[in-house]
Amino acid sequence: MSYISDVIQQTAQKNPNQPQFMQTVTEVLGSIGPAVEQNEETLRKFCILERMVEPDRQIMFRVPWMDDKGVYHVNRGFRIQFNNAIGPYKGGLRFHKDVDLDMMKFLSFEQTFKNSLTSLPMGGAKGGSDFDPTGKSDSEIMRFCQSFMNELYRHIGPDMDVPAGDIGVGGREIGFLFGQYKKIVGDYKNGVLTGKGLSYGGSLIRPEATGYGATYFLVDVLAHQGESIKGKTFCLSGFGNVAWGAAKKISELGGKVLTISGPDGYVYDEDGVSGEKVDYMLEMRSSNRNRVQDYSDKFGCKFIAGKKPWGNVKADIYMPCATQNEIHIEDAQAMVKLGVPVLNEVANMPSTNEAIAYLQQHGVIVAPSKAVNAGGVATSGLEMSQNSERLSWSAQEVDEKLHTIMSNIHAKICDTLDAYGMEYNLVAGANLAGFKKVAEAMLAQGVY
Ligand code: NDP
Ligand code: 2IT
Repeated sequence: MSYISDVIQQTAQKNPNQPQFMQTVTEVLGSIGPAVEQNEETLRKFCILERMVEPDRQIMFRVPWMDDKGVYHVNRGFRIQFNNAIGPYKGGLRFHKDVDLDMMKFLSFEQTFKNSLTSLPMGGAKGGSDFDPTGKSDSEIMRFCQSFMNELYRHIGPDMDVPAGDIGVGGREIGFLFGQYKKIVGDYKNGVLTGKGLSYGGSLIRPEATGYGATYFLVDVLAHQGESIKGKTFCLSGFGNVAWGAAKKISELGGKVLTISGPDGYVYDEDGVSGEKVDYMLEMRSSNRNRVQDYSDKFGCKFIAGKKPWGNVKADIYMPCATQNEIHIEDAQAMVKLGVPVLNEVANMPSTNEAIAYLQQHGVIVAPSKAVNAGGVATSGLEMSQNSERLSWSAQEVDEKLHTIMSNIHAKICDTLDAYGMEYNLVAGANLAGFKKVAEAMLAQGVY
């Protein structure tokens, strides 16, 4: 058996109830064969793959909090510090009822390679809680965040581990978390968290960054095919921060967003989601109702309950922006039937491995999430730089840097594929490029 399949098998044995973690391990390790073969003896000797699939540490803790009625609850908190070979641990916090160790491990493993692609010095981590923010008041959210930080603070720091937002954690939560961190440590270290408000060390363009970055990456993918965004139609899922940034940039560049979605179904807007309708997405998200039907009620367009746009709406580009495993094999088959040529993955791991393989076999270009959504964490890295130099950059300066980083990621993937004599396979290229840097740093630092 090869080194790669040995490690995949051992990892599956050691982690029997972690299907999402195994999905990404199989996907990443399954595509780095060309890099591993070149240097197999050394990688084996120093247990590079075995160490890469085992987190540096997994922190799990109790988060007790009191609701507005005076009733106490206990949730579980997580921080998985996966790999810090190339920089301090970095990655978001997710508050969602489905959060568990498996989800945290898949996200922090992916984050390690994503952060490597950005070219900034950031290791991989993820955290969060199974706390469900739906319907919670501001004061409940504040008390939860404070309790969460009462334990998290001892594990983080500007040079150690720098959390940020993800699903269920936005500017409001980061503010509460930072306030409590500052209260506990008594030091003004605002580089300890990113995604902060502008009045206390946040960066312009950070809220837009994931969606903008995903669109900039797509610009380069399309340019590679001799095409552009202008006049193209899009199906997006989700209606949160990430879908918002993407819709804003796509409409600015002359594309038309036909759909957005929520857990209740999807909205089909034949005039395109643009202008004030894009702004309304933020209003819907902050209402905590978690319903996208409000959009069709307000703007008088179609709402399709209980369905996803995938395979139901024909468009030039599909961009899943909601959550993991939205696109299954049946969706991939329907996409091919409809003739959708590009899947630009924005949410973390939005497609199953089977769906990706099917799409690629049928000529669909798949741009993988760890490259496409890297603009979010990259701009977090830019926020850390600004905090370190105690300066704030203009929106234009941050946006230009973000754009350059995304173009560099696309170029690095192409160069890596060229170096291995491979075709334009962005999934393999992103994994190979992300892996190479982390492996090099781990080899240089010895076995620890
Ligand atoms: P959203 O605010 O859009 O929240 C995601 C929503 O998706 C949840 O409300 C969830 O609802 C809903 N959902 C679950 N299943 C589906 C489905 N099948 N179809 C549509 N919606 C569904 O999230 P964000 O904008 O914060 O993040 C979106 C994605 O982008 C996530 O995968 C995140 O990890 C990723 N990302 C975020 C970055 C950032 O900087 N924020 C950076 C890089 C990636 P329910 O609660 O009912 O499950
Ligand atoms: O998945 C992600 O990359 C994020 N949620 C952003 C992480 C960050 O540290 O900005």
